[in-house]
Amino acid sequence: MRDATEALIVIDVQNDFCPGGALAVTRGDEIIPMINEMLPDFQVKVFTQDWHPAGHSSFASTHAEKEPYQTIEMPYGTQVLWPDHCIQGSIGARFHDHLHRDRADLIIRKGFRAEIDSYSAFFENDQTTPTGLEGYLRTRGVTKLTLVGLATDFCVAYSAVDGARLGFEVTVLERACRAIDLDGSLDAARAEMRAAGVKLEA
Ligand code: VGL
Ligand code: ZN
Repeated sequence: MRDATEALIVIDVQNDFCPGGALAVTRGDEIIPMINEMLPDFQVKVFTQDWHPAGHSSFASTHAEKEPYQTIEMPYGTQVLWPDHCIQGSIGARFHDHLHRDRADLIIRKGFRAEIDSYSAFFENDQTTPTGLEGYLRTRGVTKLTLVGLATDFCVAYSAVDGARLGFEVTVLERACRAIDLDGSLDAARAEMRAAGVKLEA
């Protein structure tokens, strides 16, 4: 059993990010048995759930003449536009059936504000609006985080970098993550995580 100061953070293991889903990450479902095995070992277990209203500003379909994977300038910076995904209450937004969801102590939903996306478990994409996760972890005495889930180069990486910046000791267990890898985004994310002091463990 891991020490009570350690948390496992399971990022966005939802149907839409798994094969057959709206924003499927290649072999995204392969990580689930590994995550299920790790869960009983941690005393603090947090899951995140991407949770968008229909017509969310991160959806290409919301913007005239935009296709998925193009970008747009938002007040908070450049935003990749995605296929409609993880719509609140949809089957795509549910955790994958094989994930041991009942093990979660806390489920953090993010991306529920129509006008702003939220990759990170800690902050929305404006880098200032908090999700509340920092307070939860600190009040439970957590100092060390292990991150797993989907996708390595977006929600996992943003969460890892924010966690490190907030002073947590962060490890990303890469074998329990899968990437979207859009135009070199995986290499870029790995470099950013390293620069922020995140430990990348194969
Ligand atoms: C994610 C793109 C859009 C992720 C969420 O979980 O990595 N990526 N929404
Ligand atoms: Zn999303």
